[in-house]
Amino acid sequence: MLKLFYTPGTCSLASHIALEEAGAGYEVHRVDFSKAEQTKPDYLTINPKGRVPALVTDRGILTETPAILAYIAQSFPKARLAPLDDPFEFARLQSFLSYLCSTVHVAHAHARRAARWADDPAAQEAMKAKVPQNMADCFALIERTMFVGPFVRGDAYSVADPYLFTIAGWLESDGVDPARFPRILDHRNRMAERPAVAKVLAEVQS
Ligand SMILES: N[C@@H](CCC(=O)N[C@@H](CS)C(=O)NCC(=O)O)C(=O)O
Repeated sequence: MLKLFYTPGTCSLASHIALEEAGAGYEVHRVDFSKAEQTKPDYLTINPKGRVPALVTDRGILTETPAILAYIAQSFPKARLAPLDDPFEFARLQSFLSYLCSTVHVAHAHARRAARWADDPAAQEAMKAKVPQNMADCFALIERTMFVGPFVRGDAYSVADPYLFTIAGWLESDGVDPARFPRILDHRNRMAERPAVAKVLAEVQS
């Protein structure tokens, strides 16, 4: 059985929702950031990067959200969570996942994890101050040029949708009014009503 290591309020939500949407058999293990469990030896044997998510499979452990999402989509093809028979469309999906992972998530991380990039407190404060602008720029680009609607890829729901939902859920705490991006806000509201999403949110918040 698959086992997802997750923490509430983090990017692991995307993989959690994708597992639920796929109809996968899985169990979850909560990693408590308030106790810094992600830095402890027990968890570092699961993911030496000290981050969530990590997905334990019968062939080994996967990390990095885009890789986990692609694995879920390919392992449960009947759920149709990716364009598996079209290399170009699959690459476009990967492009979207990669942008969220390598650019948007990293822009967000500068608010809470600025110490990763600078020791100087003034430099850290300067990086934090840029987060609202950088996140707003990223979401303006997504809204204008990447999001097709009603789902990320158009009519076909895919693993890109829970990932966008997860990161769009950080906008308010990053100092960005989501109303500036009406199509993404509408997507976020519709996603929250999906049974799989509501179930996962209830579990994670309990
Ligand atoms: N590139 C990784 C990023 C994983 C990541 O940074 N996760 C954060 C939560 S959103 C984390 O575990 N942070 C713990 C820490 O920085 O100590 C992915 O997309 O899965």
